[in-house]
Amino acid sequence: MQALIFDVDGTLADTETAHLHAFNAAFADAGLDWCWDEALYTRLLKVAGGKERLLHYWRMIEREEAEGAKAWEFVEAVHALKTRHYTERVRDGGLPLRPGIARLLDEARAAGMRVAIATTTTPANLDALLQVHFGATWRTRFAAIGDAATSPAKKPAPDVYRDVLEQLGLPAVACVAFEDSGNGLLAARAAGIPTVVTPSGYTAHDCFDGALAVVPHLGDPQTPLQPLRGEAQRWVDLAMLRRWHRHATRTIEPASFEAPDAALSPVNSPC
Ligand code: XBP
Ligand code: MG
Repeated sequence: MQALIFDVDGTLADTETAHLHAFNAAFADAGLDWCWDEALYTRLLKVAGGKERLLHYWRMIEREEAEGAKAWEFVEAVHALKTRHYTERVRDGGLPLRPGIARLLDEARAAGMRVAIATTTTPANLDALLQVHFGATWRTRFAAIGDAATSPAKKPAPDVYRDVLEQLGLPAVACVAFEDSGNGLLAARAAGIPTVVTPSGYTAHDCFDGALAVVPHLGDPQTPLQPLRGEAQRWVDLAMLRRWHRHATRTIEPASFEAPDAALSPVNSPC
């Protein structure tokens, strides 16, 4: 195992509620009577990419209008408003990293292991989220970054993961990916990367077939996980990942690591 590749939204931080509020603020700015609630947004999140999600919704409600170049220009204008609301909200208020993320990034750095980002979100959103936690030079913490600008084809397409593997100069089997959603898992698996899933509230009922492990979060001493089957420690560290990775790359089916209290779809549930 030579590198860790992290998704952003829902994985590094629980960002989707901030995205949802930013979309609704943009609709108000644009004079639209659209207002998404969490239930609708959970369904819309099946479409990766904010612009694609907007167009998908518009086609759902007013199909005939949402066609052609003019429609895409309008989507881009509304999405630009949304990105401004999101970045202002996140930069000012900051969103906490999910449990175990800062610890694992520090552990990887101390071990000389490269870490990377593979996201479908807009680059400005990355800056807003990560400069709060890692300062203005946050990009130096990551050996490779793939985002909506470098890979226009959104998850579940594997493009962003293949781009990051190319930047790293590593084969898929030498890495472990971290995702929160079914689409993200499909993208990482299509690129051949063993993947740990830490679902968010929006994705807890997605399908995670083929995941290396499904855990509520990565945990840490202050926020321990419920006991994991076959593991004494109650947070995911490099040593545990190396064991899981060896299982995966030796094509031995790893045990399903379900935290008993996790209301999660078991790893090999029928999807
Ligand atoms: C999740 C997404 C993004 C965000 C919104 O990205 O699908 O579209 O929901 O961000 P990730 P944008 O791959 O990090 O889970 O509006 O900038 O797309
Ligand atoms: Mg995600």
